[in-house]
Amino acid sequence: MLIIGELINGMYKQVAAAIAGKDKKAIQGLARQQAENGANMLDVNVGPSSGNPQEAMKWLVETIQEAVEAPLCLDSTKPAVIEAGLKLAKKKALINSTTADDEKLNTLLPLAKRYNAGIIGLTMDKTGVPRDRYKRSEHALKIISSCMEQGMDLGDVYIDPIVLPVNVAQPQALEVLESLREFKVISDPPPKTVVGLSNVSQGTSERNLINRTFLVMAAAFGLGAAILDPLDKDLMDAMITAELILGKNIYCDSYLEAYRKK
Ligand code: THG
Repeated sequence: MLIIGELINGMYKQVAAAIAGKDKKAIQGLARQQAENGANMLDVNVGPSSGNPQEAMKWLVETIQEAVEAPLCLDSTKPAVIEAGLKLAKKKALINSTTADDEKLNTLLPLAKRYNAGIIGLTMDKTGVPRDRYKRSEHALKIISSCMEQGMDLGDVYIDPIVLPVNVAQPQALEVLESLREFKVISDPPPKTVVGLSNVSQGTSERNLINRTFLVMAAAFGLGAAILDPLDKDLMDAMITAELILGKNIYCDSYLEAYRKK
């Protein structure tokens, strides 16, 4: 499973403060810790309160790349903020994200092509997040068709069914899991899949347990990538064990250690 570290997000107060105070050490520490604990890629989100989000994105990308080699997942609803990051990215980046709206697809797919980036497609549009798996698949199909029309390699396309908090949208958890399975038959080759895992537990009192359980279940439904907290060791152990059970790596007594070394 592709692990995308979620911790460099202005949603966190300390990260927002680090961006505002240009505290390189704080951001580079988060980048290194996540990479050392198994993140293959780092999500970069300037957060809701940044006065100049393009400048903030540039500073974050430069600061992170001074510390780690990991490729970046540029997370913003504003195409100009994503492009500011794409211009500076040294490794193949992932655009996070487009929706199924034509305006978004027509802006972001050309950016993905121009900068040779991958893209995450959220299965939603201006009318909001669907209530069921069928509408999610409809949005996924639309995103994938657009990607094919624009000549994108489907290996660069990740579909995100959008995870909602289980405390306020309980039936959505199973709809998301079933969507992951349905996305596999939408195209040949099938798109990759990704979720923002921590969404599922927002506002709950058992965050780590809910994240961990949902991740293992999503792995069984074929999830390919997750934006999560790689410093949650129990979560990472559960992910590695789920992949073992699914036959993604060969059993040995020290499989946790073996996974971490490779
Ligand atoms: N899909 C895609 N991208 C995404 C998401 C998604 N990016 C953002 C988000 N969802 C994934 N990242 C996070 C990061 C943090 C939290 C949840 C998801 C989180 N933060 C604490 C909270 O809100 O309780 C912040 C606590 C604090 O302020 O310290 O839970 O779904 N493609």
